[in-house]
Amino acid sequence: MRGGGAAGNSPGAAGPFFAASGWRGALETLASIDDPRALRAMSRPALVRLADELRTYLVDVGAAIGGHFAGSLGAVELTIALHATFETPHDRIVWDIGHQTYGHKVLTGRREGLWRIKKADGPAGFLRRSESPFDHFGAGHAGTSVSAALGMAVASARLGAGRRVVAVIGDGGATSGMSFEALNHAGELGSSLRVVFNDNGMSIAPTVGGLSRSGGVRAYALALGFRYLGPVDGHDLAALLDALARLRDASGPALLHVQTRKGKGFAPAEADPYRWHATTPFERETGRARSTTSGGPPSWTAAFADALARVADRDARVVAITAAMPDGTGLDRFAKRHPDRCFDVGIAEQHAVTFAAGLACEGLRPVCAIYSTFLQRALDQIIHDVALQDLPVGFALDRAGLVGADGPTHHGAFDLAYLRAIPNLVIAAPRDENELQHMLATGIECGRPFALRFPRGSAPGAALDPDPKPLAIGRGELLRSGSDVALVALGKTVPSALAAADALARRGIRASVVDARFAKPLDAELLVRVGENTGCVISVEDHARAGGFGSAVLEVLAELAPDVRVRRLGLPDHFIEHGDVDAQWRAAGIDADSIAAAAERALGDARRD
Ligand SMILES: Cc1ncc(C[n+]2csc(CCOP(=O)(O)OP(=O)(O)O)c2C)c(N)n1
Repeated sequence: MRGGGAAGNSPGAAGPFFAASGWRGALETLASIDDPRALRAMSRPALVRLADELRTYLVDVGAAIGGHFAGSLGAVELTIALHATFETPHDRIVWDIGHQTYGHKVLTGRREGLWRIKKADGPAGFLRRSESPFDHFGAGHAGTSVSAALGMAVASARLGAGRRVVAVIGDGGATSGMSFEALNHAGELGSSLRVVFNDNGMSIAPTVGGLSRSGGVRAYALALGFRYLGPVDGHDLAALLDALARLRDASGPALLHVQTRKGKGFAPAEADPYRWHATTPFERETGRARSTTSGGPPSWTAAFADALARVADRDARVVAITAAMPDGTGLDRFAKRHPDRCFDVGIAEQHAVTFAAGLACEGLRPVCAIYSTFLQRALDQIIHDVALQDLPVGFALDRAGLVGADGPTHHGAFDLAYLRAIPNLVIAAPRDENELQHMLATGIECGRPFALRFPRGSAPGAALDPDPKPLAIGRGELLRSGSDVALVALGKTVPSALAAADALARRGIRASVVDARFAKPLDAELLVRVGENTGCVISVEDHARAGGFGSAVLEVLAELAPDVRVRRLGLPDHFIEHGDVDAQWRAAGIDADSIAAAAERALGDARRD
């Protein structure tokens, strides 16, 4: 298991758990659980005590280090009751997304590790098969649980393994298209798939659509051929244990409707579960954030949302679409200014894109604000419904590049590779928020499919020109001229390339620096010019090297200036683990020092040739 001892329990050792919570005192029952099999021998009053202690512990950890929060608090009783009722790990519990599994992690050997969750030496924020024998399916993206659980149930029947398989899905996760597809298939197959529908009325924001209305779950389950059980109060442990026993003993597809309260047991989170879906560290007594980051540059997300609102002020055709991420994409800011021009479609990235295509057919200028990692879901919709028809749909890919603590399920490492091959599409990446606003205006104006990728975190804090103005599509910018080597960078890596050029200058090496601006179409003329002036081009990107920006640079130079030496810096061909984003950049070799070192190596190679 990654993270070794730090991610697991260390019974007998005085870890932070002792210090903060008084292990042998207040949380005695929790301290005794190193394996969830122990729950099956416990009395109901002991399980109720365990639920109280687990909740206390989750609040302690959340207050100290932050993380996904309200979903796990709401699932405390459910987590305990599932492990107490089913023979895990022989029986399979397949959690959707995994952000609500902090309690599951605590009960399955990661109690001490929870203090290091999402850190490089701690457990992942979501689920990983390699982390625990109780993590039956890796997750992070929504809507996979029912499909995977159905596969496991069918496999168990075929192999005679005698496993019970339970998918645990929230009302938010259930809005994803894949969940509908899987439930439809499961009803048809008639196999003994068990679904726990964890209904708290919330996705991150309030859940979208008919399933969340009264009677919606029941009617839907019955229509698809499921046996419907419940609804049951998900915080009444006794009732929950009884209901889960009925689910366990059911044959054929069965769904248990569990009603929970997101943030249960921590008043501020109950009162505002939207804000408490995930949190930064806070004061345990009041819920007040410990560090308030006032001042400083805005996040890229805020810069995008504000730029979009400004463009929309002047252009009534502009509308915005989010797939269940109004906060994460900043569209809640946009919606405040233009409430009737913002659509939350639920966790439905595919639908978001084709819905946008329809809007564009009728003359609107939709912008889909979707994280790079989640837009992976909608590749065919981008190709078939948008690009092939050359429709003016904009894509704002937030969280493009490495994201740090959320890890490989959430890195935006592949968008250039999956978008670059698509005809008609323009792809841009800003180096700062001023360029972002100009690129957004360019995209809206150009009347073509247009993708804008920008990273997680704070923007550099550039001053904004008063008016966004369209840029020349496919034109890069030469930021600095030098005759020894050319650093050709995209988006967030541009400032690093400039810093690398400074470092190289101190060592007597003159570097050109190009902000490519567009990954498609590339500025071939500029590339050839700097390539021929220096003889050596180094591409830099916060994206997979395979098929990304550097590959595009290489293709152009191989054709037009084959004597130019090209080195490509970007993410290696393996998944990058969760942890600190600066450390991830260093490991990938795209920080300023690594760029400078790569330039020196390339020049050394050239001298040896
Ligand atoms: C494909 C995809 N899109 C968006 C997200 C972001 N996301 C993470 S949790 C979440 C809400 C899930 O709601 P629900 O399943 O009801 O769980 P709850 O937090 O309410 O317990 C969303 C939209 C995601 N993980 N995957």
